[in-house]
Order: sequence, then structure tokens, then C-alpha cells
Amino acid sequence: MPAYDFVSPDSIRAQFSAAMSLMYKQEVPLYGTLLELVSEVNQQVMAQQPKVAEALRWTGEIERLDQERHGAIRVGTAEELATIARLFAVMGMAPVGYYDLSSAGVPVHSTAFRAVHEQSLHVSPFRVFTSLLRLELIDNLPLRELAQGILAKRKIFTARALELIAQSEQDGGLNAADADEFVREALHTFRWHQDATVTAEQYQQLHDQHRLIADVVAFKGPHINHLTPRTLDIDAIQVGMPAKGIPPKAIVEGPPTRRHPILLRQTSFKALQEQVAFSDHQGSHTARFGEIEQRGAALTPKGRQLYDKLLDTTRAALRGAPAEANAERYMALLQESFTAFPDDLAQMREQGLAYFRYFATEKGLAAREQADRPTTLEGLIAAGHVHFEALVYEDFLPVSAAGIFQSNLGDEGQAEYGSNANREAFEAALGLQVQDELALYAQSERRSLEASAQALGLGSL
Ligand code: OOG
Ligand code: NI
Repeated sequence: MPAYDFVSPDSIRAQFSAAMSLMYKQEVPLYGTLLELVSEVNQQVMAQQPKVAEALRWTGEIERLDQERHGAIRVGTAEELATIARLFAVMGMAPVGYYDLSSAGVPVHSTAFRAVHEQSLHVSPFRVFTSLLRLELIDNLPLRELAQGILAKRKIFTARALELIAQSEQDGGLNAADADEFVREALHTFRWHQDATVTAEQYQQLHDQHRLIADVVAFKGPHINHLTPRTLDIDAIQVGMPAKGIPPKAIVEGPPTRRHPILLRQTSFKALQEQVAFSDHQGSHTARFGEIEQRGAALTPKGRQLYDKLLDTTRAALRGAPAEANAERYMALLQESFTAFPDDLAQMREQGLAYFRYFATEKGLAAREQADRPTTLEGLIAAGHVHFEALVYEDFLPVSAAGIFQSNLGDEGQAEYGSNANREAFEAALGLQVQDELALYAQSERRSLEASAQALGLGSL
């Protein structure tokens, strides 16, 4: 089939993300309520904070905001993970980053599937935080074998989805009709199944070992467990949730409130109890929840080190994990620690704390022919010929992710697995290496410098 018949992977992803959102709205109506709240808050911010709206216009994020969301799934075997990677590749999503959650008492390790180029991210920033269960961390051997046996039997992809993945790999893409069918078929993998694959007693055994193990092993597939829209003001969301009948978790994960947001701030509401038909009788399971996030600047290694240090300082000062009882103190301590992180874009840039995107301005373009115009980046910025905005963070944060897992799984009885990061084992299961997110940000920044230089008729910047 000639290549010009193929739909771009970016538009398959956009289509899939929209279909997923529609499905999740039907499955978890509270997600729909959350979308309404996010949309109200985002409109308010754009109307009341013209600077924020202007920055989003420069970077183009204004156009992707309404459809921006991430999902999360947990798979049970290496084979499932490797096939998920192939499925996401059809929609232009690659594994980025490695996250070890075992040190936080969650027996999984994870990656984020997402688009990697800013142009693709602009079409659809849809991402999926994907975790692989680590049964090797469970020292209860009979239970481990029970789980392995159950997982070995399940098939999480439809036969047609597998065919279309293979076809896309072989031909180098899918045409419009096949892409439509692929989206419909792929969606089945992420659906909620009311009927479990185990007896009520087996569920209980798995659950008693770790709730997450039951969530992965007892069901027919890796149901999407949350779908997270992006807000421009998470504090307004946190305050606004109760009025909509959505109880938020105690604290907002990530950095504190800032004029110039960095990385990622997240809050969530607890999973609802859902009816489950075990193979012998009825029961319930808490699986799916809601989450909202606010995204800010991607940090350089130096900025990230500072972030990690300040977060550690805060947690050490709190003497314990943040929870309901100490939430207010935690947020105050966090704000206090982070006064050491400059809240000013120019300073963040000068100190090399964040990645940026650069743009040639109208003024710069008009001055192209002037002999005495500045030609260095700093000179061009000072003269207003080049404008910069923070490059948005597209990834996740392990401490926050652990907090999200915990609030969803319940604070009680945290497990201890020690620190067991094993990126090689994860990549072996995946059948691919995960990409380095820092390299991706640096490349994106570089491309924006090159484009600015070219627009201004300069050799390089
Ligand atoms: C994933 C938790 C991590 C996030 O936004 O950090 C996550 C999960 O609960 O499966 O989604
Ligand atoms: Ni999430």
C-alpha cells in the first residue's frame, strides 16, 4: 500500500485519546464532572491572567490544553508489556523514562509512553503511565505461582488488534479505515471488566498480599485506572472539588504554588467501590479514581537536583509521610523550603535550572537587515529579538506517583520492598530501551534555537 494512504500516528493517537476519554466518562461519571471543573478553571485563568494565556500562545500549548490528558495502566507480564509497547508505537508513543516504585512500597516499575517530538506533542500530548507488576518481589512463593498461572492464561488484546499492530509494523502505517478499526479494537484492552478471573477467596489472598496485586491479577485486562486532565490552577481545583461532590486527597503532590510552575503538581480523589463478579460470587473492588494535574517547566539535571533536595528537606522536616493529619503543616513547610528555588523565568534560565523554548519575535524579524543588530542569544533576548518561554514538563515524578498509588490503594499497611530499581530487567521485558527524557528536552530546546537562528537569518545560536 502506498505511504500516502497512511494516517499519521499522531492523529491515531489524538483519535485514541478522545475515544478513551469518552469511554472513561461512561465508565466513571465523576471523571466527566472533573472535566467540567477543569474547563471552568482553565477559562477563568485565561481570562484573569493574560500573562499565562500569552505564554501558552507562544508555546502553542493553548491549542492542546483541552485534549491534554494522561492515563495509567498496570500490566502483569513481560509479554503484556512488550505488546503494549507495540500497540502504543502504532500511535507514535515511545517509552520515556524509568520509574522505580518499589522503594515506595509498590511492587512495580514503570515508564511513560508518549510522543517525543514537540510537533507531535502539539498534535496530541496523550501519555500513559505504564507499570509492570514485579511478582519477583513477593516472597510468598505459592501466591506468586498462583498469580503467574492466572496471568499466563489471560489475553488482554483482541485478535484483531494484534493483527492490525502486525500490519502496521509490516506496512509502516495504517490507512484511515484500518486506523478507525485499530482505535476501536485497542480500546478493549483498557476497558473495565466487571467479572473477575478469580474466585472471591483467591482475590482475597492476592489482595492481602498487596492491593495492587489483586488489581492486576484478578481482572481480564489492564483497565485504565485514571485519566487525568491538565489544569492551569491546581489550587483552585483542590478548593473547588468538594463543592462538586469530589473529595480530594489530603495534599497536592509535587512542588508548591508558584508564579512560574515547575514540573508537575497533582491531586486526586479516591477510588469508588465497584461491584465485581468473582467466579463464585459477588464482591467489590476499588480500582478507578480521578486525578488532575498542573504542568510547569521541565528542569535541567541541576534544577531537578535542587527540586529533589528541597522536597527531601520538606519531608525530613515533617518527620513522616504527608497525610490528612499533617497536610497543612506539610504544605507550609513545602512553600518555605522552595523559597530557595527562584520563581522567575529569567533567573531560572540564567542559573540553568530549566529548559526553554526560544522564538524569533516580530521585532527581531523586522531587524533582520540591520547591520548593527545583536547576534548573540543574550544580546537578542535583551533587544527583544528573541523571546523565551519555559519548555513544559511532559513526564512524571516518582515520589508523586508513589503518593498517587498510596492514596488510591489506601494509606494502611504500606509494604516494604527495599530499593530494587532494575532498569535492565524492565527494558528486557519491554523489548526496548526507554528514552532519556532529559535528552529529549535538550533536543527540543536546541531545535527552537536553530529555528530562531534561521528565522533571523543568523548562522547559529
Ligand atoms: C499510576 C500512578 C502514577 C501519576 O500521575 O504519577 C501516575 C498508577 O496508579 O497506576 O499516574
Ligand atoms: Ni496519574
